[in-house]
Amino acid sequence: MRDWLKAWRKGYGKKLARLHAWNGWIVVLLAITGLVLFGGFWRGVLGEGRVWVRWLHIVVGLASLLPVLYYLFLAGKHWKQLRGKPWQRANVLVVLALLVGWLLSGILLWQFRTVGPYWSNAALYTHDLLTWIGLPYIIYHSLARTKWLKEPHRRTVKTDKAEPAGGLHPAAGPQAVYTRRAFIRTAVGAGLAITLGPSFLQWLGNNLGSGASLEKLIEEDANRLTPLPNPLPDSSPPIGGGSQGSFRVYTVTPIPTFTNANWSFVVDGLVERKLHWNWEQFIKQKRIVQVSDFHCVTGWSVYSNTWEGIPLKELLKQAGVQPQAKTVKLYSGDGVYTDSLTLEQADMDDVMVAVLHDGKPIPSDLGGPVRLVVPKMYAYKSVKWLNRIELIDQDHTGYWEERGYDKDAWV
Ligand SMILES: Nc1nc2c(c(=O)[nH]1)N[C@H]1C(S)=C(S)[C@@H](COP(=O)(O)O)O[C@H]1N2
Ligand SMILES: [Mo]
Repeated sequence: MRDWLKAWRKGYGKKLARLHAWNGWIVVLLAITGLVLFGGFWRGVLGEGRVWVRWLHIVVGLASLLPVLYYLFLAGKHWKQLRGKPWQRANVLVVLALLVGWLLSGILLWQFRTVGPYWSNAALYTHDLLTWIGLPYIIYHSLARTKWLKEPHRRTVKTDKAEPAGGLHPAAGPQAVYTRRAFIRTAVGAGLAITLGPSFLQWLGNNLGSGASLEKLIEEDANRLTPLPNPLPDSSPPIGGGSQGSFRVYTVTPIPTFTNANWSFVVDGLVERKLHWNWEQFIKQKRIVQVSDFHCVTGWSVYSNTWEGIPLKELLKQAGVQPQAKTVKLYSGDGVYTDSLTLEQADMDDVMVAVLHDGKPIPSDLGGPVRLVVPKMYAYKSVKWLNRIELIDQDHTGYWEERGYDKDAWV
């Protein structure tokens, strides 16, 4: 066993260098796929591709366990070599800690169904935080590396005596190979920094000043509907005490905006009476208030939302559901997004056609003037800019369900 280990560790400098390169590419791949998953922009562009990107991210992420384990095999010797170089030792520990932290929080996110929204939310926060700290750190580290790579005598990764003198790539000559590699690293690093900066600032804004981002979304509400609905006493101040956490604005289209002229609400299909309201009529309907949590499958949650609106079951009662009807199909005013509920699901008391959130009109970014809220299901059921409800006699597969999300959306 020991002999085997010794033999295997022989030429470890070369192994370590190769490992370092592999690690680099794994981090680059994870960074790119991770940012694509994080960035709202890509949701509409990728469609079904998003689910594949997610799988790629998970598989590569899990595979990163291999270089970590591999390194741990080599670590003893490497550690000795780094004696008297505390910064480099610290660097090794930081990178290992980052990889392990990403891996553990990533596993929780991957298994969101098993661990539940509480753990997913904590894991997503950790995953993001590690990214915003770790990615710039790694980029900086790899940029710094490029400088000393040009000076072979300053390289810390030394080759074994058994290997040809003159570096790791004797045939090509270290200079040429490393300069090109250094260039690629620099380019990748700079590209990441440029793409990372704005997302980081956005994330910071959403997660530090709690509530600040909601206020900003309300300020930037692009809808122009009058009159504004008057909140019920339970909404203002909100009985839930104000929502905890922040919404990530998700959309698969440009954000649609509405005025009294282009907004209406329809209930049709297999109903006794087709219903059609304009804004003034719609907000005269009796509303109620509920406090509920909001969970997205990608891991984040917003707790204790005070929603005010009309229970979906009330609208269905008014319209009169015909006996052949099976499914409630929900349309977004964005013209693209749809989802559905079975009649039984639509009959739950807390499924709400919401008009106010924490006592204020729902801003356009968050699906206002009217969005659906289905607290017991993942939020892809909560159709934003809801403006049509159609009763149909068939099943309907919603936008994200068509693109890989589970038809079973129960939290
Ligand atoms: N019209 C429309 N509704 C939608 C979506 C969307 O992209 N378009 N995304 C869904 C998903 S996956 C989530 S998590 C929530 C996000 O709501 P928010 O953007 O208000 O945070 O809206 C849901 N409803
Ligand atoms: Mo979601």
